[in-house]
Amino acid sequence: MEPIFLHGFPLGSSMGLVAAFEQVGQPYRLCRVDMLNEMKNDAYARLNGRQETPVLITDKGAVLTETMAIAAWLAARDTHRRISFDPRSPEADRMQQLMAFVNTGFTAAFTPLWVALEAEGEKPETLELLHEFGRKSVVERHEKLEAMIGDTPFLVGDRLTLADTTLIGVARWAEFHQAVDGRAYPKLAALRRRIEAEPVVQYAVAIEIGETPAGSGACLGHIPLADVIKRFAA
Ligand SMILES: N[C@@H](CCC(=O)N[C@@H](CS)C(=O)NCC(=O)O)C(=O)O
Repeated sequence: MEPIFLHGFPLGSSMGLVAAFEQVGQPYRLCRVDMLNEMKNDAYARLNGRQETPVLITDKGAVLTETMAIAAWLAARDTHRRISFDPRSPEADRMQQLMAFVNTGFTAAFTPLWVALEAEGEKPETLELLHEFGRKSVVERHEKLEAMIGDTPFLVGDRLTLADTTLIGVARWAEFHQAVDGRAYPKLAALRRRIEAEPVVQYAVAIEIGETPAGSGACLGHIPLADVIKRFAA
């Protein structure tokens, strides 16, 4: 069977992995998950106990969660090195380093802002504290990322890799939460413009908002979440 990639909307970090699947170009299917309405139930929890996206149903029918694990699964099959590098190369090491930074501290910095947004009945002072702490954390992680960006067009070298796709789904949260002044991070701003101009990223964004872009043909179709749960949930 072809792998099925479950990605979340709105504004899921998993948008980047949709672009990665498309860039690898091997047959895959997609399942678009409404994160606000379709994950907080027992059925979805049988697919992913953390009730999050992304989730991958592998070609063997196994359920694999966590962005880093799914990216590693994809890199191991990216034999034409369209989105990754030889695993023993220095470029692969740097790619893994940047992905780990983005998937841990950079992504986690936004947590207080999401908590504040989704909070119900919290006191104004609690919300203010969450906003203040969240913005400080996001600014600090932006400073660190800006310092880690080199002089290459993309995070590692001159082409899109898993490091860039890991970043792009999350980086846009800065605007959504109005957490930073983007002009303060010129390297990141230029990098994001280049990543966002990539056809596979534009494809992934279109898929995320429910459009049906043509793509490369590697995506063999969309599967409803109910069908995925029926076939693959524990
Ligand atoms: N550690 C997980 C985190 C995944 C994650 O936080 N997913 C978010 C969307 S970007 C989610 O599903 N949030 C829904 C929720 O927490 O309610 C990974 O890297 O895959």
